[in-house]
Amino acid sequence: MNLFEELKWRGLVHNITDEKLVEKLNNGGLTFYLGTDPTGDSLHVGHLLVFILAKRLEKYGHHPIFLIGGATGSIGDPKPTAERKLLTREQIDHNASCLHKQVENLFKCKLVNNYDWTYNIDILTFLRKYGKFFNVNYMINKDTVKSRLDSGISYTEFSYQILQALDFEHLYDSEGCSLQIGGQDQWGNITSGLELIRKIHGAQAEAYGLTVPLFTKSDGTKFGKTEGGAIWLDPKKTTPYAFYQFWINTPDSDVMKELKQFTFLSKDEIAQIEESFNKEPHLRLAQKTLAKEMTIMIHGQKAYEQAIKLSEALFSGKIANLSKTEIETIFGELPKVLLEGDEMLIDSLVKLGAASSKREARDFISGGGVLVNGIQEKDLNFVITKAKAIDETYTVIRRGKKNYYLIEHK
Ligand code: 383
Repeated sequence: MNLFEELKWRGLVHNITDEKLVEKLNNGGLTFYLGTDPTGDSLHVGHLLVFILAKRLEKYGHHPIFLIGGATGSIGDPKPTAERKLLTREQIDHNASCLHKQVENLFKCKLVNNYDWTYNIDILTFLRKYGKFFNVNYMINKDTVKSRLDSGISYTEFSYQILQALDFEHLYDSEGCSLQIGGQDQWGNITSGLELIRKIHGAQAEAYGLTVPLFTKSDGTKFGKTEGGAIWLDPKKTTPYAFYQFWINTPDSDVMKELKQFTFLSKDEIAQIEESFNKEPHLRLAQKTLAKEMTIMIHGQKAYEQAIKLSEALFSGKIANLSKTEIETIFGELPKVLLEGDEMLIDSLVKLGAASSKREARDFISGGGVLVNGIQEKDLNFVITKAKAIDETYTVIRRGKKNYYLIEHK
């Protein structure tokens, strides 16, 4: 299987601008780029596919450039729904340096920032030298603009595609960069760049675009978004444990597709996993492999082992030996109830909303449905104290199979 066949097999090609790209990709040695605007201080899993494609191309002997949109990020790529709020220069610079660090850990690439070649273009040069190359009729037919014609779009956001086109031309000219990759949503911006390159360097100029499919889940919900918000790559925003949980919860209907798109496992390895998965889907080997590969790729081996440890503790209910920080990692999302002094378990259950009355609380306890720090508690007179708490800080209460509550001792 050559590179392009592999990319197709993996489901990583949504569109290419020119069939000639196939051979160029298979031959290796292309300089290519991908860009991200510093709209946030971390990438999230919705960004990941393009970066993984870049890493793959790099492995096959192509040369990646990662562009941070210090200029474009101060304008905002038009969203189909509404105008974006402008960020301050400080926010943009801060986000840009966070993203740089993240990407450097992800794969080897040259880093550039389009602010460097955009900030000193004056308005007359912009209009006379570049504006002449852009036809307004062509520009308003781009999806991103077209979808906003009814609701309205500012001149600022309308001009976004010109800036991204200038980047491609700049990198083509200065770095010999002949390929831009991006998500399906970037098709219009990428083709604007190609048009500009041909207008400036002639119709024979060799430059290409490749887009990857936007990630959608088979149930139609947005990939990478959970009830708690986006799944970030920054471990301070999404713990490696939560990151691991995100992948392990992939539905059966999506998991084989994701193994191909996201991991670096070979076709044979994936075929083996698929075989076992089809025979014994309850073992969830495909999900476990996906979660393992992704957690190691983004957070490293240690974080993966920790995520496994915490998942097992939660699954088996054996949480008494965990540390305070481990408890925070697993149960951090739960609402905490502060407790000063001691309290009867029965009263706590009512206060936490785990039981609707003392009577119900008693029934739960005597029926064996209440666990305190992972241990079943059938004593109706059990008292919750700081001394019995995990690290003298937390008491974790479980009612039934899945309902967890957290008490923090003052
Ligand atoms: C800016 C200047 C360039 C080339 C690209 C850009 C950024 C681009 C954009 N990209 C998205 C972003 O920044 O807005 N105009 O969040 C996302 N990308 C990648 C991928 C994706 C796109 O960073 O589809 C998802 O992650 O292309 O939405 O010269």
